[in-house]
Amino acid sequence: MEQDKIDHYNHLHLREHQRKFDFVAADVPKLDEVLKKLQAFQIAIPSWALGTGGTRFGRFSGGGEPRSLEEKIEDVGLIHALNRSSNSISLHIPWDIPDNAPAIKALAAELGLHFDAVNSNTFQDQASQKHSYKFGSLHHVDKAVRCQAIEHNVEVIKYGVELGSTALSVWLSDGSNFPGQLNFRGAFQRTHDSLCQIYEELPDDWKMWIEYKPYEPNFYSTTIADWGQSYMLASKLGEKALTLVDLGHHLQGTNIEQIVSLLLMEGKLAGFHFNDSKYGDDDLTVGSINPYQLFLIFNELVEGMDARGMNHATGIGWMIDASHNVKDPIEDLLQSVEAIKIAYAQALLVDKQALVEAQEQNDVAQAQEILQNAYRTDVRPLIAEARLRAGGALNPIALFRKSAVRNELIKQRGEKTVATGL
Ligand SMILES: [Mn+2]
Repeated sequence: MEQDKIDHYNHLHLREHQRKFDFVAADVPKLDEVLKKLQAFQIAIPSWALGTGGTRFGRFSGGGEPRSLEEKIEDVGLIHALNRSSNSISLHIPWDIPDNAPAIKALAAELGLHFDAVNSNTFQDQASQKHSYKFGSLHHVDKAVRCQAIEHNVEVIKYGVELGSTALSVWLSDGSNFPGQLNFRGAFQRTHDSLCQIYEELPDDWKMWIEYKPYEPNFYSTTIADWGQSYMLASKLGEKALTLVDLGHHLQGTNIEQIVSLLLMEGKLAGFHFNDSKYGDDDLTVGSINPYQLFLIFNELVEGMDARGMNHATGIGWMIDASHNVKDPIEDLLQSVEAIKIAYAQALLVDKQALVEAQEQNDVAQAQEILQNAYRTDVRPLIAEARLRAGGALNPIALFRKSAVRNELIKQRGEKTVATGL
């Protein structure tokens, strides 16, 4: 996407934008500070989200999907050119192995991108591997399986070092399907022991992000099922280990914002995998089902990060973890990033001082008024203004459609391509 195309599009829509922006900006205290924070805030795109995801029942390709890691990076570059808010990519090994790391790194840099956390995979068997993960990986009763999984994670760190990543993200599907299948204590201790060995291999400036999930693919127990179990492991391992929150990895009704608040307080919040859900780990577009929850989470994040003097943009990891089976993945990712920035902008608008006063006076109605005043503000023109100042498009999806980018990608890549890893 050439810059002059973006500038031309913006020029055509500038007056309309200005009118909307002036309306909302008039009521925003410290407007420049808010816009600068919005400009700085970037959300990593996972390499597996550029193709069409599926369910266990089927998968329907969308056409023009990236056929290689290089094409995935190009797609993230396009997203970033449009929204100026997605300047990094998170790789999943072995779905996206960077065979020529310097070339991959150079291509990314050309598009203004760098590499976020690297993700290991011991939840499925690869053709080349000796031992099966059918009954788990890092918690497996057989030491040989555990060793293979540990070696894989160490290899992922090695790839990450070559690319300039500084975090290993670990999600384990290890668990059990039936009562009696597993000794919980033994499984947890073996997981801890395996993670210790991986932790030992982390470079000095690296972090280990430990993700939890209550169920699926195992339906009776998961060895790292909730934030408490992740936090126990992270605490035992040391200061480089932190708990990663994936929004979809909670049982219905869980108060995620409270979890976030306390993990932040303890300095143990690694970051986020953003998505949305109606029933379970649905991996739907961020903000598509419950944008109020997303706002409440960001309210805790902003408040908690400010309390610890953390930089919002760089203090923890921000990443989308979603899978799309009916939308154009690029449009979906643009929507997800926009939803995250809307929630962040609304959280920045919360009158913190008034909220503290309301809380101290037990003025419950006023506290709700303060939060919902911010939540019900249409902050989209603020985000568009921040994007405009950064060189992005006033309306990324509209420009993506107007330019018929997907048609161009189908012409180049073909109608029936399947992204690697899917
Ligand atoms: Mn995740």
